[in-house]
Amino acid sequence: MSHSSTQINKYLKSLQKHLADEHPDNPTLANAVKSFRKMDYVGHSMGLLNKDESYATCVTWWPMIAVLGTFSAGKSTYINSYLDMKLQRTGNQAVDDKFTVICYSRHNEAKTLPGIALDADPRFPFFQISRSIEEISEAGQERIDAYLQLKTCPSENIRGKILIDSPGFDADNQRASTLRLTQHIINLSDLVLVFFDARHPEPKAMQDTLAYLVSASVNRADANKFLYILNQIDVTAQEDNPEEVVSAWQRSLAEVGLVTGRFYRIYNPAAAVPIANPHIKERFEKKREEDMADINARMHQIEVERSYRIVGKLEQTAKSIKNQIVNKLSDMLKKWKSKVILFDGLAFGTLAVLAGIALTMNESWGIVKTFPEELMQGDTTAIAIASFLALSIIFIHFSIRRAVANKLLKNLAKEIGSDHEVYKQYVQAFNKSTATYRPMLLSGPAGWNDVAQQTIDEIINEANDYIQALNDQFTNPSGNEGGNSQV
Ligand SMILES: Nc1nc2c(ncn2[C@@H]2O[C@H](COP(=O)(O)OP(=O)(O)O)[C@@H](O)[C@H]2O)c(=O)[nH]1
Ligand SMILES: [Mg+2]
Repeated sequence: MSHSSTQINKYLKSLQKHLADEHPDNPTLANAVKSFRKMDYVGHSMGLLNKDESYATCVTWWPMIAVLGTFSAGKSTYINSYLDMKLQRTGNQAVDDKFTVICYSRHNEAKTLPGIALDADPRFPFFQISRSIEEISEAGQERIDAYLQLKTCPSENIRGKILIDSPGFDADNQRASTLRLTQHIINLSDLVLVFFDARHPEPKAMQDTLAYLVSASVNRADANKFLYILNQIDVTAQEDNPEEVVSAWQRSLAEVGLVTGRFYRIYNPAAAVPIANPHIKERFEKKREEDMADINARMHQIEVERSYRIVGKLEQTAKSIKNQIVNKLSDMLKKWKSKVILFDGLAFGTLAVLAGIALTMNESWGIVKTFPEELMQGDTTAIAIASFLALSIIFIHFSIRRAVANKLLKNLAKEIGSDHEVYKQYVQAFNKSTATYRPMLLSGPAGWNDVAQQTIDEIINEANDYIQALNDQFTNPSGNEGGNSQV
C-alpha cells in the first residue's frame, strides 16, 4: 500500500482515536500504535520503509467476521440478536442489497454512513477500498456506496471486531461485482459464518450458494475459519423426522466436497415458531445453546487473538529488524565492499597495464614525466585529460558499486523470494546503504545508529509490557472479562 505521508499520519491519528474510543480505560492497543510509530522512524531512517509507509498498516487492527448465506436465512436477525439491538432490517423479502460493515462506537446511537466513509476508516481492512472496488466493479464508474455501507453502533458485543452483514446470496442473479466483493470479503475475514435456512433445505438458491461459497472454501488453507450454520431449525420441530432435514443439508454439503468442518444448528427464539412438544422443545433448546456457545466462543476468541496478534507483530517486527535484517544487511554490505574493491582493482589494474603497454609501444613514456608539470602550469589539454581520467575512474567505480549491489540483490531474491514481504524492504534499505552519496567505508547499514538500536530495544520492552497488560485484562477473573457479555 502506498499513501502520502500526510495520509499515513492521518491514518495513524484516526487509528489511535478509534482505539481510545473503543477502550477508554484500557490504553494498551492505543499505546501499541505509538510503538509502531516509533518503529516507523527506524524503518524510515534505515530505508526499510518509504516515507509514506507505516508498519501499522501491516496488521489488521479490527478482525472481521463476515455473515454470508442465502436470502432470508436469518442473517440480519442473528446479527441483531448478537448486538442486542435492532440495527439491521429483517424480513422475508429482500430488504438489503448492500454489504453492511458494522463497527463499535461509544456514541450512544446507531449511525449509518455511506460506503465512502470506509475508505478513510482505519478500522476497516479495506483501507483505500475504492481502488479495489474499481477493479471489482465491471461498470468501473459505480461508486463504492452502491455496494457497501458503514454502520456504527454502541453495542458492547461488537467492541474489538467488525461484523459484516451481507445481502442475500443468489449466485444466479447476483451481479458479478457482488460476487467478487464477496470473495474479497471472504479473503479478508477472520471468521466466516455461512447461513442456510432450514425452511428451504434444498432449493436451487441453496445449491448455488453451496457451490459458490462452500466449494470455494473447501480447499483453502484457512478452511477452518468457515462455520456452517443451519438456521431456523425450529421450523423442523413439526416434521415427523426433524433429523432428516439436517441430514439432507449435510448431504448437500458433502456433495460439494465438505465432509469435515463445523456444522451448527440454531434458531432465534424470538423469531421462532413455538415448539409445542416439550420433549422436542427441550432437545432443540439444548442443541441450540450448545451451538450458540461454540459460535460465541469462536467470535470472542477472535477478539482476544486480535490483541495478542497485534502486540506479537510489533515485537516480532522489532526483533527481526534487530536480529535478522541488520545482520543480513551488514553481511551483504561486507560482501559488497570486498567485491567492489576487487573489481575496482581488476578494472584499474587492467587499465594501468593497457596504458603502460600503449605508452611503451608508442615510446611515449616521456609524456608521463612532463604531464604533472603541464598540469601545474594550467595547460588546457592536460587539464582536460586529467578531468577525463578522473571522471572515468569515478564513473567506473560507481558503475561497479551499482552492478555489485544489483547482483547481491538478485542473489537475495533467489534466497528469500522476490515476492516475500520483506524483500522490498531489503532492496530499499540496501540501496540506501549503498547509495552514491554514502561513503563505502562506513560499516553497518544506513540508519542503524545508537538511537535506532536503543529505539528497537525500547519497543521490544514495550511489547512485553503490553503482553503483560493483556494477560491481566484477559485472564484476571475479577476484572473486566469481556467475554461474558455476549451470551
Ligand atoms: N422461524 C424462524 N424465523 C426466523 C429465524 N430467524 C429469522 N427468522 C425470520 O426469517 C425472516 C428473514 O430474516 P432476516 O434476518 O431478514 O434474513 P436475512 O435475509 O438472512 O438477513 C424474518 O422474517 C425473520 O423474522 C428463526 O430462527 N426461526
Ligand atoms: Mg438481511
